Amino acid sequence: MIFSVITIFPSLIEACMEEGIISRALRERKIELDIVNLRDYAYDRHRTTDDRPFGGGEGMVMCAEPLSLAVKAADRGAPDGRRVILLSPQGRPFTQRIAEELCSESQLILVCGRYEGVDERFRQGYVDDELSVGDFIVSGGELPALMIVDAVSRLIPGVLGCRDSAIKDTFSRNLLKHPQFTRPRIFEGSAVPDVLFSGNHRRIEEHRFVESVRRTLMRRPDLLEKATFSRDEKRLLKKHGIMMEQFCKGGGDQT
Ligand code: 9D3
Repeated sequence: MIFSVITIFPSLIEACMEEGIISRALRERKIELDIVNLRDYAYDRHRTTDDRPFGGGEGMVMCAEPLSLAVKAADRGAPDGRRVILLSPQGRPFTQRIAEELCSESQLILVCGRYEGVDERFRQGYVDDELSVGDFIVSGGELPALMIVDAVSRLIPGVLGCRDSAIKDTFSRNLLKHPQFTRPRIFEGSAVPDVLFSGNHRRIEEHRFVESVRRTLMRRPDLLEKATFSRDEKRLLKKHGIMMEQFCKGGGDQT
């Protein structure tokens, strides 16, 4: 997988190459990361990458020409498809499912927005997909782009090492993870649940499952609407006082 990041702040992207998942994947050549400085594709006297909006209004708009030249320069003509992704607060919300979809491309060209956005003609002519990383505002598309590089890299075979937690993670079953405990057995007067010492693996799994559902119900009732349960699981939940009707409605009550 080749990631190409188009930005006016290349150093923000470089910062992630020193440690962590992305850094190791780069060293081991599991991924490639191309950082494209947008300013290198601004050929006018002042190397302009943004300008005032026609029609007036606040802020600046990123110019179509340097963006289009940067995309063309970044394109490696990869055979198995490439996707030009604009990071913007107006994009569709990025999810694990989209990460899975993206990892089948051979090149992702990530365009980091800044200011009030990009010229609409660039979006129309060059952008295949527009993504947001959530309903909050950050200063530009650089951190969102890195989140996408990280999330997609983790899904590439060999990137995560042997204990492949990528698949079994939170979103595979639409349930949050159960609470975890390690030594000591008592911390500030609070004890680890006895069942975890029972040695009975079926009971431990059941306990964890119930705690998973309980936690999801309290924190992310929206996820439970997509979750499905076997008859045994439903019976187990009922035994612990967690009723089906609660999560079908998606209410956030803690019961
Ligand atoms: C004040 C009006 N804002 C429009 C919603 C302007 C604006 C704020 C922040 C325009 C761009 C930005 C920079 N953010 C991104 O480019 C961005 C982003 C984000 O802010 N939140 C979540 N996902 C993303 S992806 C790119």
